[in-house]
Amino acid sequence: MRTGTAMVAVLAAATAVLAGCSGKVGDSGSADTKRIVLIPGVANEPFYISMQCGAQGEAKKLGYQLDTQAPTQFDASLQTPIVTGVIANKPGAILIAPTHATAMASPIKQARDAGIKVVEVDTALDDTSIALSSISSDNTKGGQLAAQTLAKLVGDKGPVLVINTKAGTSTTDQRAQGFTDELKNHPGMNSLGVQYNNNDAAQAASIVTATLAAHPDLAGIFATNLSSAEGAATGLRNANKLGQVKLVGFDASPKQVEDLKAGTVQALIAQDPGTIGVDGVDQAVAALEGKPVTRTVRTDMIAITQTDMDANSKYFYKSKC
Ligand code: T6T
Repeated sequence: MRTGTAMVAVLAAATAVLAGCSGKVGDSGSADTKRIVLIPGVANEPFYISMQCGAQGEAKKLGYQLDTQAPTQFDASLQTPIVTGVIANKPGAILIAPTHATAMASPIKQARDAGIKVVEVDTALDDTSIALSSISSDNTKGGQLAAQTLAKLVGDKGPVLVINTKAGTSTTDQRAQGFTDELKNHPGMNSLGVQYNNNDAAQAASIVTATLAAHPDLAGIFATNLSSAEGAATGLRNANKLGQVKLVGFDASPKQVEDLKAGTVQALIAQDPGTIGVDGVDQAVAALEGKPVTRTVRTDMIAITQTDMDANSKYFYKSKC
C-alpha cells in the first residue's frame, strides 16, 4: 500500500514537472496551449493529406504540436464523436473542416465553449459566430471559373451537368452555385441540374452513365470535388465518351492529374490545401498568443489544363508528406 502511495506521489510530481515544461496542466483540466488538433473532413484523401503536411510543418516551425484525427467517411455523424473526444483532451486549438454547415455547429460550439480556439479550414459553418477564423479558397469564384472554363471547352453551347458531393457541404454548394450563376452569362448552354454522389466516386460514375442514357448529347460536366471528378472520368471512360463530353473537375489528386495528362479530363481547378493548413495554424497560434486574428483568409485557386500542367505542378496534391 505504502509503495503504491509513494508511486502515486512520484507520478504526480513527474506530471507536474512535465506540465511545467509543456504548458499542460492535465489534472486541473485547463487546456494544453501548445497543442493543436487538426480534424479534416475525411481520412486518407490527398486534399486533406496536403493540408495536414502544411499544418504540421508550420506547427513545428512555431514550436507547437499538431495531431490529426479524421473520420473514416465525410460524414457529420462520424466527425461529431471525434470533436467530442478532442474536447475531453483539451488542446489549445482545433483546426476543423466541418463536414456539414449546420449539423456540425453544436459539437464545434461545445469546443468553443470549453475554451478551445476554433479555426475552420476549407469548409465552414453557416453560423459565423463560432469560429475565430476561416481559411479557404473563394469557392463561389471557383464555380464561376469552372463554368467559364467549361464554356470555352464546349464552344458555349449544349447541355451541361453538375455532379456535386453532399448537400450541406459549404464549399461544394458554393461551387455549384457559382457555376449555375455564371451559366446565366452563357445562354447557349443549358443546365441539366445538380446531382449528388454522396462523396463516392462510384456513385459519380453511375450518375454519368444514367445521364448519358437520357441525354446522349451531353456536352459537358462540372464535377465539384475530387470524388465527383474521379468518378465522372470513370463514367465517361465506361461510356466511351472520353474527350467527347468535356469534363472540368475541382481538385488535383494524383489520379485527377493522371486523368488530365491522359486527356480524360480537360481542366482541373486546383486549390492550395497546403497553404490552407499553414494559414490555419498561423491563425490558431495568433489566437493562442493573444495576437490579432483574421476572420476570413482566402487561398489560391487555379484552372490547369494539359498544356500548362507542368508549369503548375506545385498545385498537385500529395498522398504523403
Ligand atoms: O474539394 C475538397 C474540399 O475543398 C471540399 O470541401 C471537400 O472535398 C475535397 O476535400 C476533395 O475531396
